[in-house]
Amino acid sequence: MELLIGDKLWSTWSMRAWLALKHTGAPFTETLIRLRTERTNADARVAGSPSGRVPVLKDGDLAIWDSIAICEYLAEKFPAARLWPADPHVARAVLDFFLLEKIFYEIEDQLIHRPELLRVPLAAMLRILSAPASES
Ligand SMILES: N[C@@H](CCC(=O)N[C@@H](CS)C(=O)NCC(=O)O)C(=O)O
Repeated sequence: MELLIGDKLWSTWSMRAWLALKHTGAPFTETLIRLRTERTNADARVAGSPSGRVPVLKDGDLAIWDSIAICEYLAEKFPAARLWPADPHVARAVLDFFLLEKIFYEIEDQLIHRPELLRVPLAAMLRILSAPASES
């Protein structure tokens, strides 16, 4: 596996994926993409990021390009690492909490940089907030 990441001090999204992957104990290579440069987006795409952002986990033909999705993928691939709570209801609640935290960041980021993508975090927020209590 290969993890494309930004600076772990600055990019908490990168740090989250890196920590989860490190915790699995699986071997991986780390490719650093310099953030906040004119070339960041292009460099990330050349390195294999479909969104031009980091982190991205590459595993064979798969490129998983969101930090929470990376954590979910690793939790499923390495159950012995126990990255996720065993109780599915608790796991769902933890996941929703992290997603909502990310959604607020994404709303601001998309408003500033990619307003045409604003519908993505808004749709995710609507889905979480309108889910029946039994699903959360
Ligand atoms: N929702 C994404 C956010 C990824 C993200 O915004 N990464 C930033 C670094 S923290 C990035 O790649 N910025 C470069 C850019 O937007 O061009 C995740 O959680 O992985």
